[in-house]
Amino acid sequence: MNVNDSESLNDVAGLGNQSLFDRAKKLIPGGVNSPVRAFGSVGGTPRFIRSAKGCRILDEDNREYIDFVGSWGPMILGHAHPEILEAIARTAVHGTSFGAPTAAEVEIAELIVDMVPSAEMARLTSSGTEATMSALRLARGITGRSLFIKFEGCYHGHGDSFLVAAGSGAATHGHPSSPGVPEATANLTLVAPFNDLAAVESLMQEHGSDVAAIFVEPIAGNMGCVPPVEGFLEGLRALCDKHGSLLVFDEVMTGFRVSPQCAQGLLGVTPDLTTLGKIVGGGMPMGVVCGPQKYMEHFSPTGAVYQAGTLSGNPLSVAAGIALLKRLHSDSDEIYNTLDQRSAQLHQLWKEALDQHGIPHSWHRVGSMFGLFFTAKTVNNFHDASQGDVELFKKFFHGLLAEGVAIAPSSYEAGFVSLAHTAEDIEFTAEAIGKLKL
Ligand code: KE4
Repeated sequence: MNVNDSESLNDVAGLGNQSLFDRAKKLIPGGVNSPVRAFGSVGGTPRFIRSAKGCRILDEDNREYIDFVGSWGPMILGHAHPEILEAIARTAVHGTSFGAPTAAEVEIAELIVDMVPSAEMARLTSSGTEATMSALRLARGITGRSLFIKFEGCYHGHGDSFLVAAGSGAATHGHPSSPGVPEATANLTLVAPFNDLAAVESLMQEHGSDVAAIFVEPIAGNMGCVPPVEGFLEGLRALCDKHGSLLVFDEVMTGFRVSPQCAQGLLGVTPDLTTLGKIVGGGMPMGVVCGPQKYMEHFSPTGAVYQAGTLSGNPLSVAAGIALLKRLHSDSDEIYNTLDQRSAQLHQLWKEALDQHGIPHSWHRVGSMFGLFFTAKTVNNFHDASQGDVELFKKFFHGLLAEGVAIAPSSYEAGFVSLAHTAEDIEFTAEAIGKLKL
């Protein structure tokens, strides 16, 4: 078995997925600590993961799967990468948190500034949600404006202002606009369809002087994977310049995923602020707000926009992040070329397998981030994505699981290929699709 067949570190080991789920549901809302893990839109029992190694995960029923979720993005080199584990281990023996600055935080800030084209400074947080919340406050503080624009189906974490027409788990569970968000707050969030520049132009025509920021996932990953159409991001850039609003790229998912210079480096559009997460923390809790010094220095204590966090810059997260970013930075050509080749192989073989089933489907891929939609229509926005055949997705999801292949338990999520996926692993998954009764 490729996965570390570890003895579980707690006293509920050996209960199996279903018993653990039954027990968890009595103690944790829905039995999970993040809704999208609950299999809500696909049904069935979530897999409780005991351990993972490379591209494989092992659940509490002792079943192994080739994994395309990758903890929703961070595991670009595969699970339990030795260099990352070693960095965490050698750091932990010196203490896990001090609430004081550390040398390693300077080092990871230097790496971020070096790798993110628009960044001159960085502020670390403990999650992507904290990063986007902080970026919105910063944009509002800099401009003195209250409105901001987001896109239907884009997900920027669970901050109140962003839970309006949100993607990912919010869309999966049918609450794109969540109860509990005051109307007064939600009214400050303007929403346009992704890839619809005309809709943004008319919003800016009407509200431009009150818009602090346009927030966008430069490549949407929370309605499946949906790239920007030609000119969309460039148009947002021009509209922000015209109206004095800030362009914020939420690169929590795309950051270091689609290129070592993030989506902004790959696509050649420069945002005013960038948020990062997932890969930047090497699979440990971390988020980042970064950008030019003229904006970032508005953050407390140099500026008046307050932003803080007990565990921000946590030594273990920073050690894992440095280990991963250094690897991605030093071997970028080899790593990203291999990821692209492997992902192209997956696209080709999965397309052939689905064509053999006679299943209409469309596909988007940017590097090692992909989206599969059970609709023949090209998907350019959340409305298109929501036209997919939900029942067919459920059969596909559970059929693959039974064959030992794990994809995201929602059609509103992207899939991820890691450097640990071999050509043989990809072939195995295509053969698995061939066996499905769809
Ligand atoms: P976190 O707070 O979950 O670290 O990051 C929020 C976030 C912000 N921006 C983007 C573009 C994101 O994709 C995310 C989180 N992504 C989801 C998966 N699509 C996290 C999975 C979950 O909610 O459990």
